[in-house]
Amino acid sequence: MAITKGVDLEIVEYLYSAEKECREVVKVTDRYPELSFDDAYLIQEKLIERREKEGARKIGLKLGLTSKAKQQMMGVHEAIYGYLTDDMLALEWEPLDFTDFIHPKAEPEIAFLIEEDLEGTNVTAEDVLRVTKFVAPAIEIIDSRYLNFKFTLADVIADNCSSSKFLIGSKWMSPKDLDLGQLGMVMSKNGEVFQTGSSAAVLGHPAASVAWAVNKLGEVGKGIKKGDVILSGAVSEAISFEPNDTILVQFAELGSVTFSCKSST
Ligand code: 0L1
Ligand code: MG
Repeated sequence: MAITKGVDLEIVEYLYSAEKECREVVKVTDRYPELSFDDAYLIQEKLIERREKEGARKIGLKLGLTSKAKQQMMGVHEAIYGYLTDDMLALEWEPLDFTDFIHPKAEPEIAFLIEEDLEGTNVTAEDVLRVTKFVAPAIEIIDSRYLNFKFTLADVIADNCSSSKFLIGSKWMSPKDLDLGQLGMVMSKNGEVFQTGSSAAVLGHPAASVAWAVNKLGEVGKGIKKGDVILSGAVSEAISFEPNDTILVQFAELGSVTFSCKSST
């Protein structure tokens, strides 16, 4: 059942203010259990429009739930997508301020830099690679607005898939110059290894993940555009961090990306 007009905008304000005020809130489906996935994507669109009104600019996409393990955990068979805006981009040399977050976690990802528009409902990983100028190592910082990072699929879609910030490393390579489907990855915190993984965890191949998003957007007459940045999905589980922590993600061939979090004083 679709939620009624007016309720969508109320939910947008609810999630928008939770993010602005770095405040965790009760999940939307506690109040609106009938929230469908279509409703949730519509709310997500309006949430981004709300941010655009405040000056944010859409610069690309992010994929979530791209590993079989995470899909099983959520009891779903599909990935999800959300949007990236320019104010989410963080820089390796500028420490993050923990007070800007609620309960953040870092995920290792591979970013795609797109050089040609791509739209359709039968798009393949090969099509995605053809329009990709560079791939680069990336970290996504997810920070669900929901209490204890707990939600249903509809909740997390409405919350723009827990997006918060992202960083891109300095080594940008053509996807033609590496085996993107089998890149090893090590993620460490303060010098200690916390996660290892392979890019194969991302729907078998990160380009297949991007193709999934293009096809999903194609169902509603949308696509990806020249200049878009796309985070293709997590290569391992996310790890949480606190003030004074430094996270480093190292990919075989593709290099590394890192950030530190300021001290709390
Ligand atoms: O980017 C992600 O993989 C996160 C998607 C939403 C699920 C979560 O917040 O863990
Ligand atoms: Mg992610």
